[in-house]
Amino acid sequence: MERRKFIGLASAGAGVALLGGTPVLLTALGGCKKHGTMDMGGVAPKVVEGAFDMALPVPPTMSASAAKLTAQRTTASVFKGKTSSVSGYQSGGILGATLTATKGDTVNAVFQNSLNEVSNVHWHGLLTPANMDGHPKDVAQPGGSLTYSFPVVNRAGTYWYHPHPDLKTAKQAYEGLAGFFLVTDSEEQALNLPSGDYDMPLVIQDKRADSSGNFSYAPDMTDLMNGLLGESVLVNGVHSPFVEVASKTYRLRLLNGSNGRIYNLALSNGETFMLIGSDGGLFAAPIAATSILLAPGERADVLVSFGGQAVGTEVFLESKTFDGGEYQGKQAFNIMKFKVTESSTDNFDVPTVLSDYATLPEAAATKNRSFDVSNGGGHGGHGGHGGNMMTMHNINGDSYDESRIDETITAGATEIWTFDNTEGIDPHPMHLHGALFQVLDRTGGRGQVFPHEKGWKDTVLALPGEKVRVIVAFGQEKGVFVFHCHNLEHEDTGMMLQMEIV
Ligand SMILES: [Cu+2]
Repeated sequence: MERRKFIGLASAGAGVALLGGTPVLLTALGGCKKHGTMDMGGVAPKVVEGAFDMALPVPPTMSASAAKLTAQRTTASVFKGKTSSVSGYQSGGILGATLTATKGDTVNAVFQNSLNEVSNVHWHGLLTPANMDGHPKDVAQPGGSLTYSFPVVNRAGTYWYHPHPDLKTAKQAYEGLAGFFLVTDSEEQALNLPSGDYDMPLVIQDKRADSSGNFSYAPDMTDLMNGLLGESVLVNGVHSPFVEVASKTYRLRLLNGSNGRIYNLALSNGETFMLIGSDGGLFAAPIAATSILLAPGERADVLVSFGGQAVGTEVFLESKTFDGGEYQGKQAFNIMKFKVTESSTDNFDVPTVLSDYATLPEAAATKNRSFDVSNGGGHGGHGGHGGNMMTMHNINGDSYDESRIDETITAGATEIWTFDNTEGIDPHPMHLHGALFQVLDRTGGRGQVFPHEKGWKDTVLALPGEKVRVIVAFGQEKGVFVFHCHNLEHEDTGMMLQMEIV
C-alpha cells in the first residue's frame, strides 16, 4: 500500500526532499536508490532497550509569568557514557524547564533564538491570541527574540510547548526542543492530588542515534512518508531510565513528544491505573484502565499506585503491540523502570469527582466540516499537488500554503469536524490550534471512543480505516491559526491547513 503512494510521487518526476530540514533537489527515483526497491513502505526500526540504569531526570520548574527560553545547540547525557549533541531551551541539557501557571495568570515568556535557523514557540493546548500561538509565519530569526504574553484561560492540565516554524518543526522538536506547561486552578488544588515528587511529568520520545549518541535529523523518504521512528526510546531526555519510588500513589503526566511513534502504554505488572485527565485537563471522574494508545501530541494524566508493593519490586512502563497500520505497533518494549525503594503507607484515596465541565451536545453545533486525511492512500495516492516532498501529505487534497486560508470560522462557534481516514493507510493524530474539542464518535477501525479520549482534547488519533468526529468549541480570539497532523514528518511535508477565526 505504501508503494502506491510512492509511485504517485515518483510519477511526478523530480522532487524536493526535506533532508535535515533543508530542501534538497533530487529525482524521486534516484534519491531512493539506497533502498534498492520501489517499495518505500520499509520496515519500522526495532526499539533497542537500554539497561534501565540511568536515573530519570525531572526538568526544573519555571514560572510562566517570568520565563526565559533560549533555544540553542548544547550537549546532554542521553545515553550511558556518552555526551550527545542536542538542542535545548537552556545551556546544558535537552528539552526545557517545566513552565507552571495558575489559571488567570499572565504568561510572560522571552524566547531567544540562538539557533542558526528560524524558530518560535507554540503553546500546545493553550488558548492564546492568534499572534501568540507560534504560527509558522511568526518566527524569530537566528539571534533574534520574541516575547510571548497572554492570559492563561485554560483549565488545570498538562500542556506543552515546542517549536513550530514551517518545514522545521519536526527537525527542531526531534533535536530536543520541547517542554511541559502545567496549569493548575482552584478546582484541581481542592482535590489534593499527589504533588511534588509524587507528580511526575514524563515526556516519551524516540530517537535514531549514531554510535556517538548523536541524533541529527536526517529523514529518508521512508521516514518522511511514515514519520521518523527511532530505535531508542527516551523519557525526559534519557534513554531507558529508572526512577526510585515509594509504595504510594503517583500522578504521571504522560506526554507523547515523539515525531511519529505511537505508544500503547501499560504497566508491566498488568495493574489497573486511574485515568484522571487528557489533553485539556481533568475528567469529570476517574476512569480505570490498563492501557492507553497515545499518539504524538497527546497527553494522559494518570494515577498509578505502588501501594502494597514490596521494596525491591520493579515495574516497567511498557508499550504493548497494537494494530497501527503497516508500520506501527509491531513490537512490545519497555520504556522506563519504577523501582520501589521505600515502604510507605499509601493513604491517598482517588477522588470520585474530579472536575465539573459541560459536555457539548451535538445539537449545539452550527456547522459540519469534513476533512479527508487519507492522503489518497487507498486510491493510489497523488502525493499532493506539485508532486514534491513538501506536498507529500495533505488534508482534503491540499498541502500547507501560508498564503491560502482553507477554512473561515465564526468566533465562538461550535462545530462538528470529521477526520476521515477511511481510505487511509497511515495513522494521523490530528491537532487543532486555537480551540479544544470533545470526541463524539469513531466509526470504522477501532470503532469507539476510548477512556483517555474523554473530556477536552486538542489532538485525536485517526487510525487507518477510521472516521473520527469531534465537536469543537472555538473561542473569541480572531486571526489565523493552523490545524495539522501531529506526525511531525507529515506536518512538515504538507499535512497542515490554515483557518481564520472571524
Ligand atoms: Cu499524519
